[in-house]
Order: sequence, then C-alpha cells, then structure tokens
Amino acid sequence: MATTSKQEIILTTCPKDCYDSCGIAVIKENGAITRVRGDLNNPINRGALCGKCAVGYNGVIRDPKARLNTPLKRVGAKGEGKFEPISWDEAIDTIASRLKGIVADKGPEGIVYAHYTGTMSKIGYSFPTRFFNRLGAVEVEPDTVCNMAANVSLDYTLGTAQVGFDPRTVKDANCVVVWGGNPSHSGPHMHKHWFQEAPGTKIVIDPVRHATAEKADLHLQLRPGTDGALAFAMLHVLRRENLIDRKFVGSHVLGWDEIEPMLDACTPEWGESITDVPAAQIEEAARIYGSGPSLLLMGQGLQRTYFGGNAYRACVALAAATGNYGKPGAGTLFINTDGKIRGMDGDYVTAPQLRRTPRKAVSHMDVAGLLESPDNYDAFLCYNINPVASNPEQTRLRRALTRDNLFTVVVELFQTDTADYADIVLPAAGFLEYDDLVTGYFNLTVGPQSKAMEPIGESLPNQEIFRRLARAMGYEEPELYEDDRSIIDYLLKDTSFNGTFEDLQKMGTHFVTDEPVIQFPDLKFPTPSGKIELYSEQAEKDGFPRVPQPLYDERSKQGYVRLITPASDWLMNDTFGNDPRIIQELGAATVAVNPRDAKRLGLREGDDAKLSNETGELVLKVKVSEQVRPGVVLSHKGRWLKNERGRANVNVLNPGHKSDMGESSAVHGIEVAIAPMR
Ligand SMILES: Nc1nc2c(c(=O)[nH]1)N[C@H]1C(S)=C(S)[C@@H](COP(=O)(O)OP(=O)(O)OC[C@H]3O[C@@H](n4cnc5c(=O)[nH]c(N)nc54)[C@H](O)[C@@H]3O)O[C@H]1N2
Ligand SMILES: Nc1nc2c(c(=O)[nH]1)N[C@H]1C(S)=C(S)[C@@H](COP(=O)(O)OP(=O)(O)OC[C@H]3O[C@@H](n4cnc5c(=O)[nH]c(N)nc54)[C@H](O)[C@@H]3O)O[C@H]1N2
Ligand SMILES: [Mo]
Repeated sequence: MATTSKQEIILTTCPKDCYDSCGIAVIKENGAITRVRGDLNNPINRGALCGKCAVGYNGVIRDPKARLNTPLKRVGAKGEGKFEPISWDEAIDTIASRLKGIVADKGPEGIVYAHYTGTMSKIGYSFPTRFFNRLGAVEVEPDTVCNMAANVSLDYTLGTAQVGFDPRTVKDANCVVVWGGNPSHSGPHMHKHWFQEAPGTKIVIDPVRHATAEKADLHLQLRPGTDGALAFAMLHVLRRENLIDRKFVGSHVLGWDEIEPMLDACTPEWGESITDVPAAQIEEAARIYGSGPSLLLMGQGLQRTYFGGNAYRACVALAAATGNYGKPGAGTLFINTDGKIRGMDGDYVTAPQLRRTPRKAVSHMDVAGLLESPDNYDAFLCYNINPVASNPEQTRLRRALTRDNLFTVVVELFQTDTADYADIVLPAAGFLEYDDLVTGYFNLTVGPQSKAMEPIGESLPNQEIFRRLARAMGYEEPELYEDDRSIIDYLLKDTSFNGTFEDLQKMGTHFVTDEPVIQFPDLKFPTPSGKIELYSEQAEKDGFPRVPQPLYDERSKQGYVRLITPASDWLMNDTFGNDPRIIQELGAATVAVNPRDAKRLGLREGDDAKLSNETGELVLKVKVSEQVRPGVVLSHKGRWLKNERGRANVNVLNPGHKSDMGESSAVHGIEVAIAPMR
C-alpha cells in the first residue's frame, strides 16, 4: 500500500445511502490524512468523488470542531441546544438505568427507536439492532420514510424487492428507462457513466427535466402521480403493435388475462388526457421499450406518491408483458441488496434470534403523533438518522420532542437539529475511523471500509456504543459483544472474494462475478406460484386490487400546486448540511416554478414566496425555471433547520401522508399554495 516511506494510500468505500458506493483513496503523509479522493482504479467512480463528498470528506467529517467529541447531557430546555460534557460511564449508566426503569414499569414497549442509513456499512448500520432485538423495543420501520411501498409492491409481484438487473448488462440493452429517479443527483457516477454511456435508447419519465432527463433521447414529463395510467397507456400500445411476448406471458406471468381487458380503454389519447404526455410520445416510448431487450430502473421518487406501490406493480407489468427478464440487457431494478447473490447472510449482523417477543414496528409517518402522548413511549433512541430534518410533520415532531417525561438519546457525529432535543447525546465515530464492509445497492459489489484515522475525540463506532449499553443493561448473550473483525470475517467467508479482509483492502471494490449476472436467469420467481404475480393472492388478501390498475392522482385543487422535494446534488439527505463550503454552494433555499405558473401567480425570479398548506408554511426564494412542468414546484430536501432563516426546512410542509402500500411516505404528493411575499 505504501508508495513512499512517508506517503500511504488507504483504500476504502463510501458507505452513504447512494447508488454509487464509490471507491475512495485516503492519502496520508507522515501518518496524517492530507486528502480524501476517489480511487483511480475504481470502475464505478473512476478516480473522482462527487462534489458533496469531495467537500464533506475533506471538510466537516474530519473537522474536530464540527464533530461531537464527548458524550453530552442536556442542561438547557429541550431543543435549545445547551449541553455539558459528561464521561462515557456516566452517559451509559444514565441511559441504562432509565431504560431499566421503563422496562420495569411499562415493558420494553415503552421504548421506541429510530434509525436509518446515516451509514450503510454492514456493522455500523446493523449491529445496534442486536441490542434492540434483545431489549424488545418498538422499532420505527426504517423504510417507511423512504421506500417501503416499493418493497411491499415488489414482494407481491416478483417475490423479492432486492433482486434487480446487474447494471453491467446495460451493454446488451437496446433501451434504458429511468422512471421517477434522478441519477444526476442521487447517483452522480451512475448518471455520468452508466446512463450516459449506455448504448441503447434512453428514456426518462419524470415531472422534472433534471440533468439526467436532459441527457435522455426521450423525456416524458408527466403530471406527478399519473404513472399507473401512463404504464397502462404504454401497455395498450404494446398490445396494439403485437409487442406482447405471449410465450413468456403464458409460461411465467399470472394475471395478464385480468389486465388485458382493461387496456381497451387506455388509449394513448386517454393517457395524454390524464398524464399530459403527448399521445405520440407515449406511443414512441412504448415502441422503443417493446423493441427490447430493455432495462427499467424504477426510481425511489416514483413510489413516494399516493399510488406508488401500484405504479411499481404497473412497471413490472410492462417488463413482464414484453418478456424482459432472464436474459442479457433485460430486467427491472429498484435496489440490488440481495444477500444470496453476494453470499452474505442478511440476518447475521442483526441477530433476530435475540428477540424474546415478536417484533413491533410503527411507521415514520405516525412518529410525531405517537411521541406526543405520554401513554405510548417514555424513551426515544435515535442513531444513523436525523428525523427533525427528514421526517414529516416537522413542527408537531419538534413539539412532541419537548415533552418533559420523554427521555431522548441521540447517537450522532454532529449536533444536529434532532440532537438538540436529546437528554443525552453520544458521539459516533465516522466511516474513516473503523473497519467494516460496504455492499452497493446498485452495483453488485463488496468493498472494504478501512480505518484511516483514530476516532475523533472520544467518539466510538455505533457497535461499540451498543456493546457498552448491553453490558450496562446486564445482558449476557454473546452476540451482543461479538467483535467487528469476527463479523467481517464471517460475512466475507461465503462471498466470491477469495481472500482476507486485508486482501480486500488492498484491492478496493470487488464485483461478485466477472460477467454480468442475469436477473432471474432460470425464470423462477420467488413468489408463491414461482411466476411473476401481476395477480397476487397475497395483495388481494391485504386489501389491494388483484392486479395493478390504471390509477392516477386527481389534479391539484384550485389554488394549489404539487411540491416535489427530492434529493439535492450538494446534500446527502441531511448529511453535509452543516459543512460551510456546502452551505455556500447551496445558497438560500429555493423553490423552482415554471414560467407559466410564475406569471399566473405573480412570482418573479429572486422573490420571496410563501408556501403554505394545512401542515405549515415556509418562505423560499423563487427560481423561475423550465425544469419543472406547470402545476409542479420543486425544492430539494436535506437542509439543517438551524441554518435556515425560518428555522425550518421543506418538511415543515409535509403532512406525512401515506402511500398505498407499506405505510410508507408519499412525500412527493404534498400540495401547497404559493404566493409572493410582497
Ligand atoms: N421532504 C422530503 N423528506 C425526505 C425525503 C424526501 O424526498 N423529501 N426523503 C426521505 C428519505 S428517502 C430518506 S432515506 C430520509 C433520510 O433521512 P435521514 O436518515 O435523517 O438522513 P441522513 O442524512 O442519511 O442520516 C442521518 C444522520 O446520520 C448521521 N450519521 C452518519 N454516520 C453515522 C454513524 O456512523 N453513526 C451514527 N450514529 N450516525 C451517523 C449523520 O450525521 C446524519 O445526521 O429522509 C426522508 N425525508
Ligand atoms: N445527492 C444525493 N444523493 C442521494 C440522496 C440525497 O439526498 N442526495 N438520497 C439518497 C436516498 S436516501 C435515496 S432514497 C435516493 C433517492 O433517489 P431518487 O430515486 O432519485 O428519488 P428522489 O430524489 O426522491 O426523486 C427522484 C425523482 O422522482 C421524481 N418524481 C416525483 N414525483 C413523481 C411522480 O409522481 N412520478 C414520477 N415518474 N416521478 C416523480 C422527482 O421529480 C425526482 O426527479 O437517493 C439517494 N442518493
Ligand atoms: Mo432514502
């Protein structure tokens, strides 16, 4: 690894919740990190880091003044942000004695915990779950703030949400569709390399003309929430033009016979009347897709709507009707997290056998309301998540977190808006500070996370914090104390990587196979019938339609527009929202408005506009832009409340409505009124 006696390069992997999972090179001179940059040999990011990580990994993440250095206890009012340093022993003992008291009084149901993808490295993400499984606390279902609708929908239809096409098979695809996703922000290297270099025809389906849409051959700029109708209009065209793969459908698909009679009414002209996409474009997109083999990437934005689960089922119907599975260049993708493909036991790190009672979970959409009442929970524990910034019902959640008899613990790298409400804050170590493994959720990779520096201050990796808590609780199960290296070795042993963790660290990112993996190669789907279940008995039992439907949202009420709040290119969810250079790059929070709407509403470039609805109000700077279609306004997620002039971000407008499936977030379905402040 050493290039000179003084310079050292350590290879590691970005563990952020991003499609790219970049290879990173940490440059050290005389034992100190001088630069964090992309790994030149990494085929995904080819030596580069995206703007946000290039800044943040050389900025706040390594800045001891920005990071939490010691455990803290609150000395001011909840939310005020006044804390005093305490020792680890005092912090851990305080938490353990409160938790024991609650368990004795209410049982473990009196404790609720929330976590998500602040880090996605295997141990840092999953090990704390061992502790909570043993404790028996109520889990806020992590995916409900992000993509539970897609998970549920694909479980019905394909029998798994976790198996997508291998991105490397793009070389064999005649057509690539990105439907309700924005790689130019949410996977910058996927946008730059995978998408732009794809040899096939590129189609983007999105209400926003983002940079990926700009690079597409065809952009269908549909009205939000009309995806099910668009898919059915495309199916109508496919059938009319004899592009249905009858043989495939006959052998591998359930429920096509129930969908087909619905298609008569779903003409392209009908599609246009619902989606606002010109009929000719619907026809063109269907013909190109139907010419296959075709890849269909179902973005996460697509399912953050009222009929998001149905939209995913309808997308699978397109792939199924055209026989786009089981061959090179074909398939659908939501996320590639399947453990079997990588040879990794998915349950190992979370150790579900530690549970003494069945798992209890609630939706993020209900958290603010549930925390309000003293009848529910006496303690709220958070790690890898910043719900005050990212959850719905922001004002209500903040109020709930000021409840006196709610004991709140936040494990964090930084003093976030959520940490301001904690009774005890615990400092977590960052990804450069401990060894771990990272698996991509787009590319089929396993990468090393390598310790490149000592933890900042007294910070500790999540797993060590929860080992200490387990000890203070008096737990005896050995799983609660397993060391990191033992977990890494266990996870690596059945992968296709032939070597030790040290070998992986020398190599950087490992792909699970040399050649692209074919999605569902034997056309056996892990559903009850073994077929693609467009008709799903389970879905029907759960109260959903038997098959996907041509569903769509109504148009906005008079005086309202649809507010879309997707991923920002300069932020990683809320991460980096406190980096001074990134704050500078971001500038003031804006709302993009189509010129026609701007004129109609009397909004001018640079004006302050007030957005309001039943949940809250927020002032944003107007950007007049053709990027958004009429009836839609756009403002990116992830700002830190304490850095905003109104001490709030877009989630102050988010009522927390649920999508059709999985009690998941319908955050792209927010309706707001918007008016100039003049
Ligand atoms: N309006 C609107 N809101 C949204 C969305 C939207 O589209 N629009 N998207 C939603 C989606 S998809 C998601 S996934 C959520 C994400 O929302 P969050 O999960 O809240 O966001 P992150 O920034 O990923 O991570 C949260 C925190 O984890 C911390 N962290 C990082 N590494 C570690 C670690 O090793 N240990 C510990 N203890 N903490 C660590 C970071 O410092 C960060 O503050 O937001 C949701 N909110
Ligand atoms: N830079 C950066 N990268 C990120 C993140 C980040 O915050 N910043 N977040 C990460 C996380 S946690 C996630 S889950 C992913 C999310 O990544 P994406 O899948 O890209 O999801 P979103 O950012 O929510 O939105 C994507 C697109 O959905 C579109 N959309 C909204 N409503 C509709 C609709 O009704 N129909 C259709 N067809 N499209 C619609 C939006 O206009 C937007 O362009 O990105 C990850 N990567
Ligand atoms: Mo997400």
